[in-house]
Amino acid sequence: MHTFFNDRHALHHGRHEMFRGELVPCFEVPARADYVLEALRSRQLGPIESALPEVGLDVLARVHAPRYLDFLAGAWDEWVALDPKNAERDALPSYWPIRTFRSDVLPASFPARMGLFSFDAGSPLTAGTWQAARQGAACAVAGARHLLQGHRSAFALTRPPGHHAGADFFGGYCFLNNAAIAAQALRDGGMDKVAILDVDYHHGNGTQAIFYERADVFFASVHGDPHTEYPYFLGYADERGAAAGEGCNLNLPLPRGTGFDRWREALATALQAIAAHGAQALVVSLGLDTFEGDPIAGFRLRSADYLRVGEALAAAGLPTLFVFEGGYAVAEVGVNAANVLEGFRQHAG
Ligand code: Q9C
Ligand code: ZN
Repeated sequence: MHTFFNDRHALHHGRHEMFRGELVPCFEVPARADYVLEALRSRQLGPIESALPEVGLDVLARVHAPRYLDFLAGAWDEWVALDPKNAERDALPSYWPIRTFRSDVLPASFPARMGLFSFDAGSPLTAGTWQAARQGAACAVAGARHLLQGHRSAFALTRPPGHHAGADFFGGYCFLNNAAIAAQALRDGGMDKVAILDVDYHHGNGTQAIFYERADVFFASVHGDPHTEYPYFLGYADERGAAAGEGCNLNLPLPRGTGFDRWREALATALQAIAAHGAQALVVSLGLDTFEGDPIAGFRLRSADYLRVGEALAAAGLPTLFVFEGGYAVAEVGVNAANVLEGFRQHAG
């Protein structure tokens, strides 16, 4: 399998996230991608390419709002302009336009725009966030183009992750929605129907929202029940899509503590729905935070289970792009990701 690697990922390196009233060290760290890269190399899972064609803003704007992209592109400079000492601190939002506030007016205040374009205080924006995220989108698009050329599979190895980012907001460590950008690139490259399967522990609220009213991109997700799990405010089973997208969204929330037997049944349900939709290609939002050792999640998958996950995904028989998302058990995330890809390769025929 071909891997497309974002070799600028470490330009995004948050120091702290707000957690229960305290600034705590970030879970989403550059070492995550380095461990995956190392595992791919040592297990010889195929060529790794990091010379990726740049993607224009027009490609990002197929998914993201122009005013959000403008904001992200200039955010770090605006943050430092507030106070030169900010160069040593991450930017985090503190004010949000929740119900009854206006979101149509673009405030001149940078802290106000930080809140307008975000939904949590756990996603630090740093000096290199925009560059890293842009290269991440290029990485996802390179993977999509690989499938459009007729290849069976590809892996977009990038961070920061993407599936929590919506058309015009960041959150959950995500800034640009790599999986959504890739799915859109597949559509624009001539595939009529695409499916996104999100197996990250956390519901992919951003991806769901982007495609919620569309029938051309089916979204299915297996994740921790939002009654108790982040992102809390989306990901319930009764969210089935709207307007033209009615019936094109499938959420399979599972309780904290769920192990592989029950999880793989939900995966099979998701894959059946994807087959019924008639998708021509599959984008997998590959979060590995379903692992039993993950520090911020609650499922109990073991390393060997990920071989079976790859096998089940291969059995779907679709051209498949894997896009790296969460997974915070840093020392094990490489083995777990490589296991998915190896299970896929062994059964992809
Ligand atoms: N201090 C992804 O997996 N915070 N994002 C949870 C931990 C948010 C996860 C609390 C978790 C976001 C891509
Ligand atoms: Zn996650």
